[in-house]
Amino acid sequence: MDLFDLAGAASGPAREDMGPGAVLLRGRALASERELLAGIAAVAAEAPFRHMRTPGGFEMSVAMTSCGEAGWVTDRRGYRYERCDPASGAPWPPMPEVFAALAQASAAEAGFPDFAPDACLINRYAPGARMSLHQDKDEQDFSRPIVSVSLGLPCTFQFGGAARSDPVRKYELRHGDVVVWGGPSRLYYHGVLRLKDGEHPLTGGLRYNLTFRGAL
Ligand code: MD3
Ligand code: FE
Repeated sequence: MDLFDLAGAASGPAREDMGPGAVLLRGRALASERELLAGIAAVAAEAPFRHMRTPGGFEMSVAMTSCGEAGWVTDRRGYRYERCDPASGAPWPPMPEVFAALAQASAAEAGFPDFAPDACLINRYAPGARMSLHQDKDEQDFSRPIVSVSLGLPCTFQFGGAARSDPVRKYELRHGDVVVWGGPSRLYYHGVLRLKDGEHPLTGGLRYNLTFRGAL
């Protein structure tokens, strides 16, 4: 451990600007890593991870589930939020307390003190899984931020701009990293490159990403 680590431990996670309104809080989720992973397991026991189909008919390589008052779904009819899991017909599992607490505290650190997520999409990446460049625009009000939490294997995240043709920058998102996407960045194009093989002590060969949204 060097002096910078000591400073980091004393002052909390480092803060880095990724774009206008996008704040990276390195390691912000580490203190609750085990509770977060237990929360994922509890949600998945009720609403199992599944590979959904895009409206164009392609099966997504990322496996997904949701918790909270609404969950994100895609099928031949399109992308949308639904109050019930189409696989079971039952409401999505409740959002674990530790999820909501981390999302709210992180949003507040980034300047959004009133963020109260009503949906959490949980993405699971196995090696080879990817997410192509897209915008998140299925939510009702883009003035609310999205908070993302990365757990397990690292990924290469691509962050572009407001137009699909804008240049992208690459960032490594690692276990415990939290990013708050507000302001203009809320509608910026982004994606995840193919996950590389690896082994993480808590997740094995997988990466999880939680995204907290105000959807309804
Ligand atoms: C920038 N997930 O679920 S998290 C998604 O790692 C999604 O699973 C990726 O993109 C993942 O929609 C990226 C980072 C992220 C999430 C939402 C954003 C970046 C964002 C919304 C607007 C801008
Ligand atoms: Fe996204």
